[in-house]
Amino acid sequence: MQQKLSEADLIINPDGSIYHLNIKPEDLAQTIITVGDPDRISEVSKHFDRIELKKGKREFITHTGYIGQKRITCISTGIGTDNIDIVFNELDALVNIDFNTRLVKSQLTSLDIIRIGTSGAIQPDIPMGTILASSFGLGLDALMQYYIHELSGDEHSILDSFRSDFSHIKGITPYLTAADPTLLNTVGKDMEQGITVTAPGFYAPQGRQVRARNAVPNLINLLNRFKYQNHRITNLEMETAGIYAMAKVLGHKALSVNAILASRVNFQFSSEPGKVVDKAIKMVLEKLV
Ligand code: R1P
Repeated sequence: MQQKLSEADLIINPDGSIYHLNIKPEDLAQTIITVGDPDRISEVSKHFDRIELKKGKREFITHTGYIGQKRITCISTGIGTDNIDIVFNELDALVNIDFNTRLVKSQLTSLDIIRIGTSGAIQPDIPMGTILASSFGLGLDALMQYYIHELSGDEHSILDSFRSDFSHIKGITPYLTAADPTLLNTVGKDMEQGITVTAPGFYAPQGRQVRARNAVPNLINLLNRFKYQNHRITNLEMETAGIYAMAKVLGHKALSVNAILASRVNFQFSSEPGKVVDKAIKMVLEKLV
C-alpha cells in the first residue's frame, strides 16, 4: 500500500509550495547544489547562462537556472545538520510525493546533490586553499539517532574502528556514510579526498579553544591521528555527515566539496576566503556540465 502523509506530517503552503523551502515541485532541477551561506547562492548562479527562478524563505534561498542544457538548482541550507533534516526531507518530498494526493509515488526519483561548503583542515599537509571532496561523512551530532540508518561496505569497519578510539568520550554516538561513488569519481576527481567530520557546533564541538572550559580539549589530535587502512580524517565542518546519511536513507546521491579556509593544526585562517570558495564553485560546475 502506498504511504500517505497527513497535513501535519507534510506541510504544503496555500500556493502549493513546501513549508520551509517555499518552492514547488516544478521549481526543482535533478541536479542540486547546496551551500550553507544564503549569500553564496548568487556566487553560484552568476555562472548560470539563465536564471529561471529565485525564491526563498528564512535561510533557504533557491535559484534554479541553466548552464547550457544542464538545469541546476542551488539552494542554501543555513548552518548545521538540523537544517539538513529539513532541506533533505523537503527536497525528497518535492520529487517523491504527489502533492495532490499526499501519496508517496510508486516511481521514486534519485537526485544528485552536491554541497559546496567551507571547512577547516586538521592534517598539516592539507593547506588552506585546498578543494577537498569528502570520501565519507562522520557525524558527531545526533541527527541520525532519529532515522533507521544502515551501514554498508567499508562503513562498518571504519565506524567500528573510530568508535573504539573514541569510546572514552561519553554522550556521542558517531555515524558514518560514504559519498556517492559516481559523484566522488567524477565531480570529486582531481580533488583531495578524505573523511570529513561533521560537528554539532563551531567552537568547542570543533575543538576550538574557548573562554568557557573545553570538555574535550584534545579533540583535533584525537581526530587527526585516527587511521583505518588508507582512510584518515581530513577536515571539520557542520553538514556533510547529515547530507550523506539523509541522502542514503532517502535514496539520493550526494557529494560534499569543501573549500578549505582554515588550517586548524597550523592555527591559520585564509586571507582570501572568497577566492577559495569561487575556486570550489568553478571546479564543481565545470565537472557538472
Ligand atoms: C560555519 O561557519 C559554517 O561554515 C561551514 C560549516 O559547515 C558551517 O555551516 O559551511 P558553509 O560555509 O557551507 O556554511
